[in-house]
Amino acid sequence: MRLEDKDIKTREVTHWQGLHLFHFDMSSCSQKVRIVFRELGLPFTPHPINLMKDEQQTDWYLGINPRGEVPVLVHNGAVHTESNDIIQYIDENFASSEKSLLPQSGSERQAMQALLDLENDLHGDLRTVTFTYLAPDLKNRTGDKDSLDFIGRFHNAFQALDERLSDSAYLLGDRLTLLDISWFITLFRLERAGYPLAEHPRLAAYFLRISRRPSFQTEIHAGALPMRFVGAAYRRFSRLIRGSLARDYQRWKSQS
Ligand SMILES: N[C@@H](CCC(=O)N[C@@H](CS)C(=O)NCC(=O)O)C(=O)O
Repeated sequence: MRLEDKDIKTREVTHWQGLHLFHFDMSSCSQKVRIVFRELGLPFTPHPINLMKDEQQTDWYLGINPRGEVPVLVHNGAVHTESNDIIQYIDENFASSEKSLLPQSGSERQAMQALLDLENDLHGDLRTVTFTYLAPDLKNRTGDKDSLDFIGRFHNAFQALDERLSDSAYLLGDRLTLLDISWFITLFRLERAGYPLAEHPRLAAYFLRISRRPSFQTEIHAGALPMRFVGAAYRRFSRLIRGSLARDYQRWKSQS
């Protein structure tokens, strides 16, 4: 989504030339965009915004994205938000025809948009998973942790993805597209939190396979070392105190 020029209060960015990305190491939406840049072999100027230090809430940054979120792409002074729109914008405008990650046909493009929207709709639930099982919820970012409805929403989405893989290697046919990249970090986070991906066997096998791509590997290891250390320690602590998502999945299943 391109923001209107009149809404950009931090005017200096409207003079920036080239491709600039405001992002954070461990933000799923930022990871998605960085993977696309890597897969397409495109250089960009990174501008880290540290969400742990609330840098997204400074007047300077709010003057670029009033929602106070990353990622933001600035291309020749125009400001773009929404990661799924950003990755399509990058591909449409910069990818060579050999490297493009867009589907070919109009019907595939429609199918892609519907599943990108589903991925975006689950962003709040991904946040719940992250701050329930993977990282301390220091800022009270999650809603009702006792309802397991969010698990059902992931289960249903993963069933739909699993079905798409019944006769193709990727979510939209025989080659990697933006759709695979968009879902990857969600799958990675859920798996890491203990979601039993084996419940969706084709999706589990596909996830293992695409995880080996170098661009995906880089993002799996994103984040400063101390933060990754804290994350690993927290995961163990949280499993002891709260139990894992694997256990909650079984609870959800027995209730549904
Ligand atoms: N729908 C947006 C969601 C962006 C979003 O929520 N970004 C998170 C990081 S993944 C963020 O900046 N959060 C800031 C905060 O929690 O204050 C997108 O896909 O770009």
